[in-house]
Amino acid sequence: MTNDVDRESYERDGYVIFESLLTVGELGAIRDDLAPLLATGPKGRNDFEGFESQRVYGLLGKADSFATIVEHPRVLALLDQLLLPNYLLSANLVINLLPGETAQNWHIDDGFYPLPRPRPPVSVGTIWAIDDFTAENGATELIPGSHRWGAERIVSTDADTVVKAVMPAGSVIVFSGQLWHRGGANRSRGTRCCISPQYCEPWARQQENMLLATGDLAVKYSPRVQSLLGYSIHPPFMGHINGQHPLRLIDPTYTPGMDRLRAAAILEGRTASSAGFVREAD
Ligand SMILES: O=C(O)CCC(=O)C(=O)O
Repeated sequence: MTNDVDRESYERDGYVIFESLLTVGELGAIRDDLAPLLATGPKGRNDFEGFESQRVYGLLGKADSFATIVEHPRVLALLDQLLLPNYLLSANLVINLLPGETAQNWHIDDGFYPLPRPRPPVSVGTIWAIDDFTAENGATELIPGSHRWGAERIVSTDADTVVKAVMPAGSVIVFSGQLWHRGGANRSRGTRCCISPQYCEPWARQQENMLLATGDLAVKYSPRVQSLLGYSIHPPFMGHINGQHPLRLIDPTYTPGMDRLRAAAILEGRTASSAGFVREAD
């Protein structure tokens, strides 16, 4: 499902935007599940989270409509090419910029991994527009090509080109964990809501402890989402529990070597996005 253009844009600019991927029904279900979370959701605790923003983490532990975007086939088809098999869901949060929110500091998303730069990203982020993203309401701002910068270079808005990711609700930005970006300032009277699932290499620690955040609800998710949460192994044994595959904890039918995703894909007549998912033995 990924075409070369998606990959080329991502490699050249450090990001690619897929417009209007969500159906009206999918967007509606996600908004319905967000409403109670945002009704009580706290505001940010620091300037980075945003004093005039709401952030709620661990979304797969709160409602299952969010899985629609976490395992969206168009996005996963690209991620399958960018990250190693059995890559993980590192973070999954809603960010709701309220009127009056100021611009975030410029940053990269995987700078906390203590590895020298320039380097390939350890993570790939996505930002799904749940409201329309406009120049006024704080559309994410990106510096094309900055994913190739070394550690010595920081953003200079006088010299660097800034792109505002203006896009309709239901669209998504897929961007390198090494790309400089920030949330914009919300100068509108409305909200600018997004959901941001971030994915990391299967050997890296996830930002959120997804297994604890999701708990027993993991049972009801698809094999692919279970793998993303951490019910997966980075060969030969990273992620094991008592020397065995972690799926044994939640799937009584688990059989060593079984590849449920491929089986499901064949049954559904769909083959996309199986490349990034491997079910290892035991
Ligand atoms: O809200 C946005 O547009 C970007 C947020 C972001 O980059 C972050 O919090 O890491």
